[in-house]
Amino acid sequence: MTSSYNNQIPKLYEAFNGQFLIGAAVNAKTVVTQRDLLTYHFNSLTAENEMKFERLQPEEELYTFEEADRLVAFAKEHDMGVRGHTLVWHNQTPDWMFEHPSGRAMDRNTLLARMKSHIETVVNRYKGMIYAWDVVNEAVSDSGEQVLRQSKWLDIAGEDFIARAFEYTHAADPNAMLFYNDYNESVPEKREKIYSLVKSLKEKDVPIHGIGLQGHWNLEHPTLDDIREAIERYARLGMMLHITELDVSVFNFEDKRTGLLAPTEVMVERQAERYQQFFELFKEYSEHITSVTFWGAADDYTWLDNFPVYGRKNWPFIFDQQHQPKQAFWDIIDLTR
Ligand code: HXH
Repeated sequence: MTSSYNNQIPKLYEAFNGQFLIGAAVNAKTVVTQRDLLTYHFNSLTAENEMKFERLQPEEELYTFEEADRLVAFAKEHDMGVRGHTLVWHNQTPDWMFEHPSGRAMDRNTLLARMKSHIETVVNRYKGMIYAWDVVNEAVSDSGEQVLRQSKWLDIAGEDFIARAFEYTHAADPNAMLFYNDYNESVPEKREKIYSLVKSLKEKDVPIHGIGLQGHWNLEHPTLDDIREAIERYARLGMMLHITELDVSVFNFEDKRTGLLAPTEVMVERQAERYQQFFELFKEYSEHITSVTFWGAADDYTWLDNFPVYGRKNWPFIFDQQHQPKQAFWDIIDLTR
């Protein structure tokens, strides 16, 4: 798409002005290839990968900020807010972080000192430019009895690595809103674990302000009732809510079929119906939900092209591969007329 983006249609972020920001995840490529779509419809950006640990500090004390800086500058140039993603996570974090320089077993104090140093450096660099940080991503386990997932963070530092991450972030930027972010956030079993984690952080006066509901949903799951209940539960903790990574896969998770060249008409219609229901719900809870971010912007690029089936195309957004509005876009806009 060149500079000829259709400017006759409503701007998505304007349709939700005063309710919540409308965001998109971008990367170094899409910020170029989707530029006009992004600046027309969105007023918030998240870096898909460029602010992850392995990208910002691939080797100890070697910081590589160029790509993240470019995304932040792009957002600033176009008056968009930025969500920071993410400071502490078990994935996309380099091995050196969990290895002792001497080759000895890694110890808690060294790991926490490195975490503090990373957080101070990164949060300080973007201070005043990032309105919310996903401080900790995906620390809760999907199944079993234990609340926290098995990880090197948990093994080495123990469960208060989470509280420490929030404290270090808050000290570095007292004005940023600090979020705990997770997926399967609307599945009742995991919802209750996330609820109890955040409740215990609050009781310890840890500086946490919100819960990020990733929102990697599909045509059937989770049910609207489960999403509503998750929003209710989390809001009752007094947390601000962000939908942080919204997409609606046209395949159910168990469906591993390949070979489809375009979404079927049934898929496109069901997807529109789902998106309309979601945004109706977001509007209903807009007192709590202050930001809604898609994990991408248009169907020409999505991480779902490689997950959970490598190389299988997906069409999870409200704009198509040519950046034109799909039925879902119009059904969402209808809610605001
Ligand atoms: C998100 N994880 C991350 O927050 C984001 O940083 C990344 O760019 C994309 C998505 C979602 C996710 C979590 C777990 C996962 C896959 C994706 O692994 C699973 C494996 C098997 C079954 C279920 C999940």
